[in-house]
Amino acid sequence: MHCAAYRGQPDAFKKEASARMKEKLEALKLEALAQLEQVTEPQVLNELRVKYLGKKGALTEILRGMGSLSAEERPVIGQVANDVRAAIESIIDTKQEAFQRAETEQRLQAEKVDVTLPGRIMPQGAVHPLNKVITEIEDIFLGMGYQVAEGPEVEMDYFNFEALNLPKDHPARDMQDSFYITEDLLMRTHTSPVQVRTMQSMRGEVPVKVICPGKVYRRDDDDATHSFQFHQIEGIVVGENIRMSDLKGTLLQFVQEMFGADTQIRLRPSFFPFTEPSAEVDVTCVKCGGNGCRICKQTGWLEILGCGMVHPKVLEMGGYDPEKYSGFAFGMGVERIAMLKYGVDDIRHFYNSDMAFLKQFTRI
Ligand code: 2NL
Repeated sequence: MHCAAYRGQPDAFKKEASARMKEKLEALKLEALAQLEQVTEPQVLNELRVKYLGKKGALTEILRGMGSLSAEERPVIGQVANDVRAAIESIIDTKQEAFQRAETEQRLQAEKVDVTLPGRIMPQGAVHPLNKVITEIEDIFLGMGYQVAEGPEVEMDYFNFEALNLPKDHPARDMQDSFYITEDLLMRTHTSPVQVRTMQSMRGEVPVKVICPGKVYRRDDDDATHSFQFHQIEGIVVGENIRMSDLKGTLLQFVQEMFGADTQIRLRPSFFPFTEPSAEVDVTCVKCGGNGCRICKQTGWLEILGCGMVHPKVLEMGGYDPEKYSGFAFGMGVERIAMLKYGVDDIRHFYNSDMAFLKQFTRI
């Protein structure tokens, strides 16, 4: 068609065709470069690449006329065409690179992380001082081979009193002043029932060697040293030939780990229905070491727990023959231990969630 029209034409025509093609190519080049100069978006750059250099683009369209050129003119025009293509391509490539650089730069800016900024401080909680003390006491006894046992806070009258040698008419039962739920169900007044349950579940196996931490309840009016709900840890050991000296040695080891290696103990005779003999245990004052101060009321000693040899009747109700087995038991108030250890002067500090108070324990 277009090319066929020139085929077989005289040389003068071919010369003219060559000149016109050259003109067209130069014009194309100027037009393309002018348009490329305006481009500000990579997408437009691609459109122009297709428009000028594509298979169906403007350059290809012009080169279709090559067939009507003479053999001498063809390489000349071919060279011009190549130069035009190279010029356009070069501009496109340069622009393309610039766009890519700009895009990379923009992404780097957007994703910039300043690693020198200080980290965000997350508010950090802490273990409650009472739980700290419980864990610490547990760890000390775990170190001596004890296991930790827990039980219900709503307890049967039988486990809380009966099995601990406190029969219905026992005066201590009135003294206990408890929260009853029904006639034979109450909030436990100590964690001793857990030890009775443990003994019974052991079915006569020895040794029994457990400590029982947990909440206990008494109908007290709250003041600086009393609370209707507090925490207790009791311990019991049952086996053959368990003696008072085992109890003394165990408690000495405990207080020295808890309050310091220089701590000493003394036992004073006392009474509990579930132990015989019974004793109160004092430690040398945690504040003055025994010289006498405000904390120990000038005595040098602080009472920290009660203990004794398990009463034969209690052993029996636990499923152990008191003729064959013996045992010791002890009990302590967690709040009292915590107050002595941390110098807290009012038990109510542990319960009213005062952040100023609690924050003092975040780094202990
Ligand atoms: C105290 C005194 C004590 C016990 C608790 C106990 C438990 C069983 C058998 C015998 Cl199953 N005794 N526990 C013994 C003596 C004292 O606690 O002042 N607690 C705060």
